[in-house]
Amino acid sequence: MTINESQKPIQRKIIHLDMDAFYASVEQRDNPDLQGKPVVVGGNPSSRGVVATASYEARVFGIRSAMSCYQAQQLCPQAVFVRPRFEAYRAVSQQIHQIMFHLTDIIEPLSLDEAYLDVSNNCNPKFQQSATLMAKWLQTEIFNQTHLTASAGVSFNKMLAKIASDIHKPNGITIITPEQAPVFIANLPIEHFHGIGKATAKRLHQMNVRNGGDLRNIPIETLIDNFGKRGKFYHDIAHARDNREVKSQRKHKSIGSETTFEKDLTDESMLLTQIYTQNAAAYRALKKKNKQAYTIILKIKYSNFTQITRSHTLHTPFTDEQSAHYWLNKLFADVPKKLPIRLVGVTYSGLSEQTEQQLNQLGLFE
Ligand code: DCP
Ligand code: MG
Repeated sequence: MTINESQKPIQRKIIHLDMDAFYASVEQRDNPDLQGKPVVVGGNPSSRGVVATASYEARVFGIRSAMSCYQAQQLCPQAVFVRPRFEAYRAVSQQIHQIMFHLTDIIEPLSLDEAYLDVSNNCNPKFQQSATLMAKWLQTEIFNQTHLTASAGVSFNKMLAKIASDIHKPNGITIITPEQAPVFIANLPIEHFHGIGKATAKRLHQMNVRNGGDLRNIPIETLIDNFGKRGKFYHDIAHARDNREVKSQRKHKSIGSETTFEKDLTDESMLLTQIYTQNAAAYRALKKKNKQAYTIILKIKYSNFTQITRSHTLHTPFTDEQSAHYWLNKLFADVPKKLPIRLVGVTYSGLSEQTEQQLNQLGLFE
C-alpha cells in the first residue's frame, strides 16, 4: 500500500464496517449444532437476563438486542440460548482490525464489531482509489480469514457511511456518492438519522418533519429555537454535512524515528544509510514495547519543506530489522529526487502485541 499524505484529497472516503449478528454468528461458526437455528446470545431466560444479540433466524420472530430473554423465549420457544464468550469475540475483533490495517491506519473502532476507516489516502493501484473496491476486498478478506460476514457502508462522511452499512445487511455493501446524497437524505425517515433520538423524532413529527427533505426545508433559526445547539447539527445532517474526522487511536498505532540533517542531502547512498539508521532505531523502539508491525512508512522532507510518505504493508509482521531493508529500498526508489532532502524518517504502524508464543520463540521466557 502506498500512502501520500502530502496530497490531501478534497473529499474524504470513509468506510463503515459492521459485522453481521456478531456474537451470534461467532457462536454459530464455532458450534455446528447452532447453524441454521434461532440463537440468542445473552443472559438466562429464567432469570432477568437480556439479549445481547440474536441470529438472523431468531430475528424473524421479533427478537432484538436489549430485549429481556424472558420475552425472547416467549416469542420463540425453540430458540437456543447461549452465554457470551467475550474472548472469542475479542479475538475476531483483533483479526478484523489487522485486515483493516492493510487499507489504512486511520481506523476508529466503535465496538468490537464496528469501525470507521478513512481510506482517502490509500493509493494502492489494486484499488484504483475506489473505496468501494476496498470495501469489497475487506469483506472478502474478513470472510476468508474468519468465516464471518460483514456489511459495509461507503460514503464521503461518517454519518452517511454508518447509515449505509445498515441498508444491505447481512453481507451487503451500500455506496452513497456525493451526487446521490441529496436524494438519499431527502427520502430518509428522520428516525433513521444517527443522533436523532426518539424524543426529538416525536417533536419533529409534530412539526410535520418526517424525512430529511422536510428537515432540510426548516430554517436553521427555527431548528435552533426549538432544539438549541442541536438544531445546527440537525440542519447540517439534513444537508449531508458531517466534517467529523475518523479518530484513530494513534497512541500506540505507530512507532518511528526521524532525523533532520545539518545540511540537506542529495547523495542517494548516504540517504539510504541514514534511512537504515532510522529504521534500526524505530525497530528497537518497536521491540522495546513488545509490538509487532505490519506496515512500514518512509517519510521524506525536501529542502522546500514539502513532505511525502511512502508505505508498504505485509501479510505477516516484520520479523527483524534487516527484513525491512528490502522494502525501504523499494520505497526510496519510488520517491522523487528532484530536490535536496532535509529529513528522513521510518515509522512502523499496523501494530499489534507480540504474542506470548512469539516471545517464546524468541527465547524470552526461557
Ligand atoms: N450488543 C450487546 N447489547 C446490545 C447491542 C449489541 O451486547 N444492546 C453486542 C452484541 C452484538 C454486538 O454487540 O453482536 C454488535 O452489535 P450490533 O449492533 O452491530 O449488532 P449485531 O452485530 O449483533 O447485528 P447486526 O447484523 O444488526 O449488526
Ligand atoms: Mg454488527
